[in-house]
Amino acid sequence: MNQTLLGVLPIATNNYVAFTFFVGTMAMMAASVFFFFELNNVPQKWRTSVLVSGLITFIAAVHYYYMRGYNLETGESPVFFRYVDWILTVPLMCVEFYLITKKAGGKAGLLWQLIFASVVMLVTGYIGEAIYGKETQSWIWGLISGIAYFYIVYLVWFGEVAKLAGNAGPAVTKAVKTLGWFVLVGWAIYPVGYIAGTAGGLFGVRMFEGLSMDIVYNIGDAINKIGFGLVIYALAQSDKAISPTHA
Ligand SMILES: *C/C=C(C)/C=C/C=C(C)/C=C/C1=C(C)CCCC1(C)C
Repeated sequence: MNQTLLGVLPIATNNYVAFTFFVGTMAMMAASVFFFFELNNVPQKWRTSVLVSGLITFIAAVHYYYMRGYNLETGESPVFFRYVDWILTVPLMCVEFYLITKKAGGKAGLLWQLIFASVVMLVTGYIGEAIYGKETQSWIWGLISGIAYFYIVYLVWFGEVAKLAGNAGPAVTKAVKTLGWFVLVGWAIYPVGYIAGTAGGLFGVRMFEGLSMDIVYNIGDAINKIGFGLVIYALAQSDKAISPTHA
């Protein structure tokens, strides 16, 4: 039996999965402190956006703390905590798109479209992992999830989000472009983890075997949650340079 220190199980030096959970917890905590403390240092009109950035990394920090413990104690993938984290944080990322484009006329209907697509993406992903993860049918759930994912990509790159961002001034246009790359490339990390970690693979063809699903997801989360927040923070700061009066 492992000795515990303050309820924290030791991490074996070759346990890379647990290591990335541990580093993920610290990174998400540090990012949250940063976003919260910087709230007073950004123009008023961007404060809610930076606050949401901090909420995203804070929710992740708490879930990473639990996922690390769960994984250390059971040796298994913390599927449930993972998806609870995502079902809270991905809609908050949709809120970020809404808050940014709101100033150019973004409506709540757009927010609900983004949230609906992300819920479909995550619920089908959860079914594919938690119920069919060890069966070849898992690819079907991954496919439905992928369609919802591409709908989000469409909205951000060519749909309503892109159109509104184009009318919202150069700083917002640039930020939404960068966030669009996060959604297109950064979020595409997740299906790689899903294909590696479930039996169904890509359309039933097993791929990326040997890759740890959790390591892939943990890298994806670090890039997407912290990076996404930093793009919002940079947008807020660039606006300050233009309007030093904190308009
Ligand atoms: C902070 C967490 C984020 C940004 C999580 C994003 C998750 C995804 C984009 C997941 C997508 C999936 C697919 C597109 C297909 C396979 C199943 C998922 C849920 C892993």
